[in-house]
Amino acid sequence: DGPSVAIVGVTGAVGQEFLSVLSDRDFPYRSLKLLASKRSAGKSLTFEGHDYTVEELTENSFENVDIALFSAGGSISKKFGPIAVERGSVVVDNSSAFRMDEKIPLVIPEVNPEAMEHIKLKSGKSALIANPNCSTIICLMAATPLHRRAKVTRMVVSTYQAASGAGAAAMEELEQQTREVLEGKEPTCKIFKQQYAFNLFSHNAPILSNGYNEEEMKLVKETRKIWNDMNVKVTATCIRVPVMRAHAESVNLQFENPLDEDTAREILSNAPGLVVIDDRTANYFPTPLEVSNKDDVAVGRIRRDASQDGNYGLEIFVCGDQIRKGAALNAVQIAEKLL
Ligand code: 11C
Repeated sequence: DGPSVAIVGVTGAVGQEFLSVLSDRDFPYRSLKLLASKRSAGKSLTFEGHDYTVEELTENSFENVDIALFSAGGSISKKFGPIAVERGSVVVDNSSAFRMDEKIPLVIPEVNPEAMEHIKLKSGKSALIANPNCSTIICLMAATPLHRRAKVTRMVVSTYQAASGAGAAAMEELEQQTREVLEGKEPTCKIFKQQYAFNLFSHNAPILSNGYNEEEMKLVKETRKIWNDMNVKVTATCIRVPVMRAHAESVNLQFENPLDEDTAREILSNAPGLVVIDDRTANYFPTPLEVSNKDDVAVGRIRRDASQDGNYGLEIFVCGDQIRKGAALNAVQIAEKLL
């Protein structure tokens, strides 16, 4: 008999993707509870031939829930995550609320499954596991196999992040603004302060006192935690681009040990959850559209960093579906590991 599963934030972009991923992967749930805010409660939803009514999330929502998949924002996770754990659920949380908590595993199943190996559903112990930020997941899916071979000492990341990272309303805003601009109208700015269609801008996360924004610092801190390496140097610049649902990232890696580009290409070709798209002749490399609605992260532009002597540096370009591997798929893979 499979576990009983609850989805918190089911009406959001990631919440909806949880459903698709559970279905695509034949996740063996025994029962499913769909939870959302009061505003969405009462909505009807048909999933895998069954009719569900979205229920309002309350403190009593987690009775007999084995696994709770959360994606309803940090404050909901902070309030209801511990309540669900208290009631005996294993929570897989997609928000940033608990990621840097030392006691809480931060997991990409292909990268550091050992961090959650002490947590199993059968043991009857409840727990919370954090899903990393999407840009970290997508970056580390490609950087980790190379790190394992040659040890990354420094990583420079530049991101090109899609609308979906800011939620379903931002995706709608991109669509609406695109239409408005093409019709010669003033674009409506609700989620973002600046025109988004036909533009790009620094990521909308709050800017910190060091001049980095929160999204950039997540890449720094989460990488260190996931790699269990407090010395790795990471710097990032995060940009929001008018793309619907997949992030792209340029990643420059510096290694302790030499690693040539052919060996790197071979390592990446054999890495789980990763596909190499690196056709120099055709000038064909990963794109956000190519990976949209797909599970695998794509990597290409694999080349020696010509600014460094020898084989101690590599340039790569990665693309991954933000809603899928960047959020829902990664969380469901974590849930699968609990079974
Ligand atoms: C984005 N990664 O693409 C962000 C949003 O810590 O889960 C998700 C923030 C988070 O805009």
